[in-house]
Amino acid sequence: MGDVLGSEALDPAELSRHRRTVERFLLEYECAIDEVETKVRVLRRELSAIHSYNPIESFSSRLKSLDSLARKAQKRGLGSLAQIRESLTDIAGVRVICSFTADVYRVRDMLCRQDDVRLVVEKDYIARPKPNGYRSLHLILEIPVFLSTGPVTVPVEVQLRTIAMDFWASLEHKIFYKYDGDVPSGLLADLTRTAESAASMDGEMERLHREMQSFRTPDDEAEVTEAVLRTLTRLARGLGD
Ligand code: 0O2
Repeated sequence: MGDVLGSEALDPAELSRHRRTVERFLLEYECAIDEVETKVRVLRRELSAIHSYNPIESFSSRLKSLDSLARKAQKRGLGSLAQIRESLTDIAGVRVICSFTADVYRVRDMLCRQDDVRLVVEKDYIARPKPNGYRSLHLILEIPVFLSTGPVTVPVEVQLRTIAMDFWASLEHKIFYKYDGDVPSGLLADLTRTAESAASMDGEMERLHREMQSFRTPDDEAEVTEAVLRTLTRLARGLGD
């Protein structure tokens, strides 16, 4: 954070004070990640328990590293934590991996409907993929974090994508870093083609899933529920199977 904090020599006490300021600054983002993760966890638990369907395969989060934060601040000419707070909306990031493309939008709707969530920006790289083939739905959500001093509103970047989109993005990310951004054009073309194949596989899998769903009848569910209830009753009576 050299440029943000100034380039003059700092004594150890001052350095430690600055470190505490930065840690305090980042704490709000860490708490905001906790809040969004809890929302995703609750949705996941509720949907699997009540509706027997879980559209959320997994989720993960990251706090932007100090190194990456400092580089971005320098690139954008941001000279203070206040300016960083004002301009950077991806310090806190949560990635949600869904089973199917329709689930991405379903989970987006469920999150955005919540009273304490405000959707600030939406970038739909699924409807409009990046030229390299990158697909994902990006949201900037503002959520309140209740600190001892009162509530603060914190932005969190939420990336929603399918397993196939995530597989592609992590491979592309590795390749990009391996070649230090200078990826050979043949490989770039292969990657873009692979993104198309992944998208068409997503479409096919979703179609199969829908077909399978249409074969489920209310009777199927009733039978399962009845069988489970009978087992539970036996267990409760201490008879076992
Ligand atoms: P990290 O560590 O993943 O967070 P901005 O972030 O506002 O400066 P931009 O491009 O407008 O810039 O943001 P956008 O489009 O919302 O994308 C930012 C994040 O999306 C990136 O974060 C990546 O995580 C992901 N992303 C965007 N494009 C690509 C892509 O082509 N390939 C892959 N693999 N990921 C992508 P960071 O900041 O790169 O890093």
